[in-house]
Amino acid sequence: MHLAIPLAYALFSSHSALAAYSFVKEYSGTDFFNGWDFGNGTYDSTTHGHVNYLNQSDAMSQKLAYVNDAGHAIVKVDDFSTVIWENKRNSVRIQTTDYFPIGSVFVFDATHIPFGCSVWPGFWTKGPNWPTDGEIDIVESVNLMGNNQMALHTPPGCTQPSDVTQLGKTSGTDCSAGVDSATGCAVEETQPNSFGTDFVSAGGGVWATQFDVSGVYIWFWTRKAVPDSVTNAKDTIDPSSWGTPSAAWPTPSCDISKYFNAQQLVIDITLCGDWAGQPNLYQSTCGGPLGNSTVDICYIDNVINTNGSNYANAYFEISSIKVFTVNGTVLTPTVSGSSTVLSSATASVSANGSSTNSNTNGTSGSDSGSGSSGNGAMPGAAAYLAMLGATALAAFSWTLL
Ligand SMILES: *[C@@H]1O[C@H](CO)[C@@H](O)[C@H](O)[C@H]1NC(C)=O
Ligand SMILES: *[C@@H]1O[C@H](CO)[C@@H](O)[C@H](O)[C@H]1NC(C)=O
Ligand SMILES: *[C@@H]1O[C@H](CO)[C@@H](O)[C@H](O)[C@H]1NC(C)=O
Ligand SMILES: *[C@@H]1O[C@H](CO)[C@@H](O)[C@H](O)[C@H]1NC(C)=O
Ligand SMILES: *[C@@H]1O[C@H](CO)[C@@H](O)[C@H](O)[C@H]1NC(C)=O
Ligand SMILES: *[C@@H]1O[C@H](CO)[C@@H](O)[C@H](O)[C@H]1NC(C)=O
Ligand SMILES: CC(=O)N[C@H]1CO[C@H](CO)[C@@H](O)[C@@H]1O
Repeated sequence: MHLAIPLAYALFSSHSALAAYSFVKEYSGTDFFNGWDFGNGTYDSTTHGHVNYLNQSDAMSQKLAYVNDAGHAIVKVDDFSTVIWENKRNSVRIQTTDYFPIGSVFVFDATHIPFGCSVWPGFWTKGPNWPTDGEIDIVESVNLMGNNQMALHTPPGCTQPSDVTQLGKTSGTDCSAGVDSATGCAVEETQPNSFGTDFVSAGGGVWATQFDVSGVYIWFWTRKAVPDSVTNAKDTIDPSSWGTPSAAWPTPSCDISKYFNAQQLVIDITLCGDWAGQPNLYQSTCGGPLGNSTVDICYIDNVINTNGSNYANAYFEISSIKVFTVNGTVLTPTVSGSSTVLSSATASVSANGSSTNSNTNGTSGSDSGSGSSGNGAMPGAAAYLAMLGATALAAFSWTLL
């Protein structure tokens, strides 16, 4: 199903010619958590992480989601409980109730991104149906990796051209690669300070994502390099002066209007699971014995048998998230049976999913934990394995706890 593109998009959505996008939404300050759906207290079945995504009241009363004295939003993993064998650790996954159409810019400003052994954070976007409506991974990394990784995940037909102009390093060009496009087409950040302690000590940074008919482009600036046109953007924002992006997936190699629907923003932190917990990968930055088919070392060494103090850095500290769109358009979903209908004054799209919705559970997922990445997953494991020159995700086969 394709987004019905309003005329305005066709007129203004050219990467080189586009003048500006209009401000539509800001998530910041004491109101940050307005407009997000939380989980429902259950297990992360989408990426098999060892977490339960708390509902809003639990997440807030346990202070896993709150606004700190600096006015920044904190989204974190439980770093104060002792978890025992076979149990999961509490964490948070939130997704915006609004969807933003092709022809949007997302500006994510943070001073801290979660990191540490077993930790797998993501700031990403997805359409109402996964993966047919596309996914953009903007901030994603695992364990003690030194850099951020960006990726698209789509059905077959969307690729990144080999001669693309970007700062980052491509690790795969087929955005449908992997089971249910779990590998996707990923780009490794090459600029310094994009993850871990380096990101924090540099004062954090900003990611801006242009999601446009002309392509998807992601820029990253460490704090001192954030341009004034981003810092001071109020009513409008204009990417045309930002120079070469860290990652680029231009149309027509990937026809964005064909492979993407409107996107909602997602923030989550899982532990271990399909990417961070993959034994070879986990061991590559966190050491310890290589896992085997009966023991998930990532789980045993981190999630349980600790008092949680090892998760002291497993939190997002977000200054703001701002959204701009070509026509001031925001799409709000209405769930009707098995389909999610997105509507607004200027654009509407009907997305018919088999079992996907956007209910207030905050779990627009239909994945049954079958082993694929599933709807709403945060794929990336196989991409990173490929970067490491490892064999295949099929090697990931220990018994899930
Ligand atoms: C949140 O989850 C807890 C269980 O941990 C449950 O007791 C509570 O009723 C839930 N709150 C809402 C608003 O669903
Ligand atoms: C798996 O690893 C654990 C922990 O290192 C070890 O105790 C166990 O014997 C191993 N099992 C097999 C089948 O190798
Ligand atoms: C938690 O464990 C760490 C080391 O494992 C220890 O330094 C710290 O004091 C413990 N905290 C509490 C509250 O017990
Ligand atoms: C979506 O579902 C609605 C109602 O179930 C149906 O009328 C419409 O034709 C469907 N659209 C597509 C593109 O399948
Ligand atoms: C969660 O969503 C499911 C599926 O839409 C629904 O059946 C259930 O009633 C919802 N639960 C809550 C607590 O909202
Ligand atoms: C909570 O969400 C999970 C994951 O989507 C779902 O499987 C489960 O049915 C939901 N539980 C309730 C009580 O709504
Ligand atoms: C809010 C806004 O700018 N709406 C405009 C979107 O584009 C259509 C078609 O160009 C206009 O009619 C709306 O006024």
